[in-house]
Amino acid sequence: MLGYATCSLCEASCGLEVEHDGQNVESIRGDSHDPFSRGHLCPKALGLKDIHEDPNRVLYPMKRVDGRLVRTTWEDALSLVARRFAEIQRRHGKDAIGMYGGNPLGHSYAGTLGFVLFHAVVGSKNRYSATSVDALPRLFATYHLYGNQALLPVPDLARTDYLLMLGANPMVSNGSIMTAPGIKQRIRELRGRGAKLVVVDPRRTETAAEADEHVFIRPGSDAFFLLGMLSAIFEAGLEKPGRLAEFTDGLAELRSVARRFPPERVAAACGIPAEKIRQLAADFASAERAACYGRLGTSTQRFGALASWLFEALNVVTGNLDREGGMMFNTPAVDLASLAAMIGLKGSYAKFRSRVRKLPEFAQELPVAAFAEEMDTPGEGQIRGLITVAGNPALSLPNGPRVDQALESLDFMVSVDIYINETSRHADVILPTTFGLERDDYPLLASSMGVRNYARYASALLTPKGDLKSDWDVLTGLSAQILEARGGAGSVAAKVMRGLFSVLKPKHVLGLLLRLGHHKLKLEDLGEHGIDLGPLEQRLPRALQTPNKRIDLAPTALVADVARLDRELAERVNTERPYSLIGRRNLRSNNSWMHNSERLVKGRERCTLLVHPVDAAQIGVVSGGKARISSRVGSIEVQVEVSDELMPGVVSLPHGYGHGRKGARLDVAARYAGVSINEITDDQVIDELAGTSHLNGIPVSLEAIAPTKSA
Ligand SMILES: Nc1nc2c(c(=O)[nH]1)N[C@H]1C(S)=C(S)[C@@H](COP(=O)(O)OP(=O)(O)OC[C@H]3O[C@@H](n4cnc5c(=O)[nH]c(N)nc54)[C@H](O)[C@@H]3O)O[C@H]1N2
Ligand SMILES: Nc1nc2c(c(=O)[nH]1)N[C@H]1C(S)=C(S)[C@@H](COP(=O)(O)OP(=O)(O)OC[C@H]3O[C@@H](n4cnc5c(=O)[nH]c(N)nc54)[C@H](O)[C@@H]3O)O[C@H]1N2
Ligand code: SF4
Ligand SMILES: [Mo]
Repeated sequence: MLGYATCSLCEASCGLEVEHDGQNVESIRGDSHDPFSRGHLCPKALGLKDIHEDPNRVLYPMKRVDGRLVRTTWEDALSLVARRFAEIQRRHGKDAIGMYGGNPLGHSYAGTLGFVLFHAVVGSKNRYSATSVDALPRLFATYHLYGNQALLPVPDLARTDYLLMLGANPMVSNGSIMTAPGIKQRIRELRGRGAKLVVVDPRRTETAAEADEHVFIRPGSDAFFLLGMLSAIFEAGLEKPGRLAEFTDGLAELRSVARRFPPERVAAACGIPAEKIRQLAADFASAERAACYGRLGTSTQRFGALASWLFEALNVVTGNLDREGGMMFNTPAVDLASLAAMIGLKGSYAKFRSRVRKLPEFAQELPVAAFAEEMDTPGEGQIRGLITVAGNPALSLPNGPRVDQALESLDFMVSVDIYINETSRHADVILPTTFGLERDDYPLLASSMGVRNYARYASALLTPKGDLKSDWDVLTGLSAQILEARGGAGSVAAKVMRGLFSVLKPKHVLGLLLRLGHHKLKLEDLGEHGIDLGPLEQRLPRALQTPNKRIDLAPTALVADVARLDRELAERVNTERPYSLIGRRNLRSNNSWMHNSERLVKGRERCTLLVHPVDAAQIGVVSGGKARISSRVGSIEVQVEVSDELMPGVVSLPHGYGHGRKGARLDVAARYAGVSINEITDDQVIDELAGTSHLNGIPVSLEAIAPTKSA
């Protein structure tokens, strides 16, 4: 039979048409009646079928007995976890339990809500997530400028005349903090009507190949570039904030900061000639409708927060925020910003700090740079018990080997996961969940970042195999058990919670949120294919959530961090580690997983180090040869692919590899193991302001190792 679903594998959230019999999938096609994704699909969608059928999926709860994971019942597994967590917190305090939420959690609306509730029950400061190796600096900036981390402007692709894109590769990532299914088509439409796309990236990416212009930039230097642009705009009197000036503070202060960084002063640091910076500034400022959009490359680097602030500022100064064709806030069916504010997650900064290195909290989370040291440094408040939900920190976080060892040293660990991956192999208990077509779906986060307003709800299509529970049921069930294990008032709270969640399902919560939302919808209104809720609309100043309901264009913390930038301008090239390492993504891969689908991973080796021909000649390596790449943290050996896509001096390696570890159960992935870039990324270097790890622009040395031929 035919059923309709949403792909939960990435932010694009494409509508799917699925031929199935309730147990298994026959075929998956793009849903051409979905008004937003219009039938688009990428190769990963078939991964939904593969994951459902994967013989390596964990199908029953498991616990460790005599060193081996064996099948158990849900009752046993949940009560074991609750007892151990309650005991650890009783003996060592609340913060002795750590929590890590992975990226796929953000693609499950019920899992997201369940995790928030679970955190409230556990009450530990040691909450971590993939956010601090991802969008944290951007959220940091929007929280400071607009008063809520969820107020994230997206480029109005359909109406812009000039899109300046920094550190993003949507042609491969399918768009991030810019939900735009079928991005390739959208970009072609944009250019087809005469609008211009300019990509600024240290690599000539798949997206750069579709652009009018590609500008190389030295990794980690976007803040310099953007200050140079702003300086040139102010110098030429090209600023025109228009109506934004009526509700924006800090314009004069921003001007005085920017004027200290004229293009000539920053050109060498970013590797872009001063005339080019001036020209881009003039083009951007004089375009009828322009949008400057930055993503992962501008976040996970040494000045991530500054770069994120400055590109928002560029949009404001040129009057391109909150206007058609510029960067706009969408009007989602569920008002995520209000919801975040209601549950205390609109943002906060440095309200508390980590125990060992005193790193600042953001939105009640500590940066993952502190994760390993909080587990492996003895003392009061040390993490002794851990829960990971839909995550793989052993491969995803900087200094992976240290994370890996720290996981092994815990007193007790539980993973809510669908696989025994490189992380959950350390767990004492695995709580396996439903996934993809086995659960209902509403793209809660994605729909508030859409380049058009839309809403789509899909029911579960497939009966899960084995004995699985949803992320929501696991997290709410565990919450009640923990309260009960604490005894006293906890038992009463547990009873109330159980009663509530026996009738209140995620779907009911969603129904309520839709009714309270901007469009006052009912679930039934969304139909089978989702509904279009119109183009992006002006939302300021009403949507602002800063205390004075005005944009703060010169937040104190950000302005103060400019001093760090000033200092680095004077810094010389690192002669010991002269190369700069950046990451890269692949269309058929998804962070550290989906490598267990043969159809997605087969073919040529993808975990290769891209090296510029000049650099390759210098160290004496050719394509297919091997190089050793070393950082402060360690050394790895990788296969080399010589490519002039890169700026000389920059090398690129994808993340998410390094499979085949003992105890993991990923048979296909083990055959395409690759090496983990995070064995050489550093947990000790962060964007000191936001706390994000550097995953791009890591100083490394390179040497050829056999077999090499002379070039
Ligand atoms: N060097 C370097 N490191 C990086 C990056 C980089 O660019 N360079 N990128 C970073 C970014 S942006 C991110 S988001 C992180 C991702 O890092 P993580 O979020 O830690 O890990 P993922 O690779 O997304 O793995 C998620 C795991 O969740 C499980 N899973 C999948 N779906 C579900 C589900 O619905 N329920 C449950 N319970 N489990 C599920 C799978 O087994 C999978 O192994 O990696 C970061 N690490
Ligand atoms: N197929 C696929 N899709 C994915 C994922 C995946 O793993 N595979 N992961 C998903 C996730 S979790 C995320 S967060 C998104 C990320 O989505 P994007 O941000 O669109 O994707 P990336 O490929 O990480 O793009 C980052 C770009 O920044 C460039 N870069 C590196 N350093 C710098 C710098 O200092 N300055 C500038 N200007 N550029 C720099 C890199 O060369 C790269 O092209 O993708 C999502 N979509
Ligand atoms: S683009 Fe993303 S949402 Fe669309 S089919 Fe591919 S993985 Fe799924
Ligand atoms: Mo991410």
